[in-house]
Amino acid sequence: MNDRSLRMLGIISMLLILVACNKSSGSSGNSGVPVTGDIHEPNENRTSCSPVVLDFSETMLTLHSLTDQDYYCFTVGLPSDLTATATFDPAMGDIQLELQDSVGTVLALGQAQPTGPDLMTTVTCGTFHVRVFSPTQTLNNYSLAISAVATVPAGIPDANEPDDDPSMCTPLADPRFGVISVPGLTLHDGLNEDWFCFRLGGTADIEILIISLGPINSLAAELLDSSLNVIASGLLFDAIIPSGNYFIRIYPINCSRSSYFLEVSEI
Ligand SMILES: [Ca+2]
Ligand SMILES: [Ca+2]
Repeated sequence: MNDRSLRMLGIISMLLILVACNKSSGSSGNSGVPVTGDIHEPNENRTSCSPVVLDFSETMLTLHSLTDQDYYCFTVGLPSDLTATATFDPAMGDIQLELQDSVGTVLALGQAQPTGPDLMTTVTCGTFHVRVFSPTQTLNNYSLAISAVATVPAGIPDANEPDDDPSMCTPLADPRFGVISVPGLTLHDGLNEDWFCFRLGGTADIEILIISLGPINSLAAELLDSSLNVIASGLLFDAIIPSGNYFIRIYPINCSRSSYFLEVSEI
C-alpha cells in the first residue's frame, strides 16, 4: 500500500469514527439520551402540572436532566379503577410513577418495570397527579398512559348543563314576583356543581329550599353575593338581602351523585 492509499484509509477511518460518535451523542427523540425537555416542560410540581384529560396517552416524553420530574394532573368524577403505565428503556435507567391527591398525599406507587400496568389503584373522585421521576436520577425517554374505568354508572345530566361555575349559571326570575320551582335537577357525578343566578330588584327575605331525592347527605347549597361571598348555606335557609345579583351554588358531598328539587321564594 502506497502513501496515498494510507492517507485515504486514514481519512475514511476518521469519517467512520465521526459518524459513530454522532450516533451515540444526545438526541431529543425516543431513542438515545434526551437532551431537551419535552413539550410539557416545565411541569416540576403540582402547581405547574400538565393538565390532561383521561384516557391519556402520549409518547416522546423525557426526563431530560438529573433533577427533572414531570407532573400530570387530571380530574376523576366517579369512583374508578385507575391505571398509569410508563414505557421506557430500562437499560438507560429506572423510571417510577407516583399517584398523589390534590394536596400531595401519595396514594399509590408504581413498580419499577419497563412495560405493562405500572400503577393500579382505585380512586373516588377529585383532582389527582401522576408524578414521573427517576429514582436513579438518570436521563431517559418515556411514553405515558393514564386511564380510569368508572366502577359506578354516571347520573343523567340535567337540562341546565353545563352550569358548573358562576359564568355558566342558570338564570332565575326575581323571586319577589313569585315562587320559583325547578324540578328534575341532578348532580350527575361526584365533581359536578350546579350554579343558578338571579337579580333581586329590592330588599327581601329570600328562602332557598333544596329537596334531595338521592342519598342522605349527598349535596349542599350556598347563597352567594355578586362577589362570591357566601351569605348563607344549608338545604333550607333564608336571608334578608338588598337588591343586587346573587348566585346559588349546589355541590356534592363526598363525591356523591344525587337528584334534587330547588325552590326559591320570598318569605
Ligand atoms: Ca420532562
Ligand atoms: Ca352542573
